Amino acid sequence: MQQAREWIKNASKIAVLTGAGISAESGVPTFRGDQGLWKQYKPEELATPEAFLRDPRLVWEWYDWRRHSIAKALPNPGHKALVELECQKRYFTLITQNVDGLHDRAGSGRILKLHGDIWRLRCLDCRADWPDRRVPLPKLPPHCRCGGMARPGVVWFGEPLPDGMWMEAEHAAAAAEVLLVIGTSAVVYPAASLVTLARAAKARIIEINIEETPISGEVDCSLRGPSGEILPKLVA
Ligand code: BV8
Ligand code: ZN
Repeated sequence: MQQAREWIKNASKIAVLTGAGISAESGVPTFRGDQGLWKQYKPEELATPEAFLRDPRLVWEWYDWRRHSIAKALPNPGHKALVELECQKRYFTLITQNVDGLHDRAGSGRILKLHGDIWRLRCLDCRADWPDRRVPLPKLPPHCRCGGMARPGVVWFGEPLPDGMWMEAEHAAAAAEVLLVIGTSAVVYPAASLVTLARAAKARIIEINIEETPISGEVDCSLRGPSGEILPKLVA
């Protein structure tokens, strides 16, 4: 912990990669834990374009249910500690795999949302993309003003990441002196490859997770515990 605090204090360029774990203490279920979201469902059944085309209503019921549970969630001390860190550092980039919008609500400024945003909808026909925070949605699936069917504004398996976004994330990871990897099982690509990229660029990698992950062996410092407790201590 002391070593990690030192590295963070002395760094002027910091990149952060967050996953569902940082929102767990806000009451948002993670994907792969024992009570994870994927337990009741399988990713290939729901978080893919094929699943959506096969049964848009089922996929929308899942997202409407997730929006409902996220709407009640509040940013936790982990999200807030990252806002504090962003204020302290000249070069700070927050890269998140989360679609819950809790980093925005905590007050983070620069957020690269690699997997999109559950609070945005996109029209399949005219490609319009807009925010819609209604919970529950009045009609599933929701439709666009043009009459086209809308999909959740998230990135599904097999879909490319928003193009400019991935490039910026790579640059931030390659330029960082310290990369914080928080609350991710590091199994989804290309997000997880940012760790290898930062390592190749000689960044110090600090992992915060309640359990071991596939990258724990390649980080410089692995802090075991809930991010809502560890981050405020790291940043104070
Ligand atoms: C792409 C949708 C190419 C939105 C998500 C075989 C091998 C390798 C890769 C692949 C492969 N086959 C296919 C691929 C690629 C695939 C992939 O990575 N699959 C994996 C599963 C093998 N990736 C893709 O398809 C990506 N696209 O590659 O496109 C392409 C290029 C050009 C043109 C066409 C195509 C797209 C990936 C995005 C998928 N979308 N979600 C939504 O519904 O949310 S991914 C899904 O998993 C979530 O978005 C989430 O963000 C992501 C990662 O999960 P985590 O955030 O890590 O959450 P998880 O529950 O897993 O872990 C939580 C962690 O927190 C745990 O470690 C736990 O211990 C910890 N924790 C819990 N509590 C706490 C805590 N830590 C700290 N404190 C706590 N309190
Ligand atoms: Zn439309």
